[in-house]
Amino acid sequence: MNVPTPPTQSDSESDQANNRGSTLATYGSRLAIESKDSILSPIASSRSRPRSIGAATESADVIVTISDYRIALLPGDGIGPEVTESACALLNAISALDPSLTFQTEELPWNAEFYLASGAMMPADGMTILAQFDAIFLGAIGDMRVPDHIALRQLIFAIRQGFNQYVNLRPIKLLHGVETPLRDRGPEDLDMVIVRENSEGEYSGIGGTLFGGSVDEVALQTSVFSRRGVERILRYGFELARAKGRPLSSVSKGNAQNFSGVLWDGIFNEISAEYPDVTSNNLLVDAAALHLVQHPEKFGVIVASNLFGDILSDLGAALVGGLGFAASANLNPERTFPSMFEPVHGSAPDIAGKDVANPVASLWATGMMVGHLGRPDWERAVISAIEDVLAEGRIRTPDLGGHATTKEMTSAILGTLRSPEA
Ligand code: GGG
Repeated sequence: MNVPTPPTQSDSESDQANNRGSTLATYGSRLAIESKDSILSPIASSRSRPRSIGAATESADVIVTISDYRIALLPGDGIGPEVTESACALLNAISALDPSLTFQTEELPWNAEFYLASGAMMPADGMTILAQFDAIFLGAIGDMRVPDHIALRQLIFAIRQGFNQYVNLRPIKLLHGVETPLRDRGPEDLDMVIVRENSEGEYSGIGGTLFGGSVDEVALQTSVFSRRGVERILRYGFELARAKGRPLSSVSKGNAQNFSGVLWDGIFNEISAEYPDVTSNNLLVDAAALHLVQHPEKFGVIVASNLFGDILSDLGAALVGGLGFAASANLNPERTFPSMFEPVHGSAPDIAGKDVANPVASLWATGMMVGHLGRPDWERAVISAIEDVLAEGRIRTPDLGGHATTKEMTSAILGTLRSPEA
């Protein structure tokens, strides 16, 4: 079986040296590009900044930058292609409203069919191919014909680990017009972000089996918690909490996990001392689950390990309308490699091909991607357009009790989208 090879450092360096894309055009006004205040970018970095910017024109004060981004699309399986179509439609709509932004998308058919034909979820040089893009958009992975643990490990986890996307951001935000199952709670109570460690922990993929298929069968699944890995995710969370002016909750299970949990908690104590201005606490994961339901308003930034962050983000999604509202960014904060954006939901084979999937998580993730690429103003504009359509309440997919199709809801949101400058 072919296992994708993570790119070497030199792949990425040569990619940066060969940044292609942007051309310059001049229009009627000078364009300011924000780069700092996206939820995605508390740590400034160099990759994915707009490239080949200025050139003088006859009139010195009418320079406009064209930022041209190459986006790899991995539509995947099930409803993945449908929600990826929505993501592409959004990129086109943004370009139409803002000629300073262009997106070159390229579809890579790495999914269950690809696996069945080739024996691997991506080609041997898949990571080298992906490294040439500015960002990756993933629809959904999962097909009954391929064991999930193989599909996920060979594609999603290979990309997260190979591109050192050690931050998985998952906003949990109740939008106006969406009902929460929590009584007497509203959007002001449910607005947080989960910062999930995304490269090691319980999903490191280390382990093995013994005596397979026999009554003596044994499986070992090893969690890997490195000081470097725990420090950097907690530090990312603290920077984000500071930037947002919100409290931070570190989530672990130090009373039962007497090695990894104790390491995590010790590092939390060290790092929290460096951020006296950030209100922070340390919660056991079971207590965190309880408090999320009973006191969601107390949470701002939640930092958790790979497994705990994954579980809590599904709980969080349930509080804000379901998986149709769960967007996600897999970030390589240093921007040495491309980051990857995806709806949290899976391939939902029961509704695949029926044009009924809720496109919000996909559109939101696309907004996060544009924010990460340097335009947080567009990220906010996308969330506003989604919220306007939901608040209006006329066009809703079946998961929200409506009858609209994926395409109809996507069109309604894109029709409501306004340029942030307007
Ligand atoms: N939309 C991406 C997808 O298909 N995710 C499936 C999944 O189970 N992912 C596990 C994870 O995010 O760790």
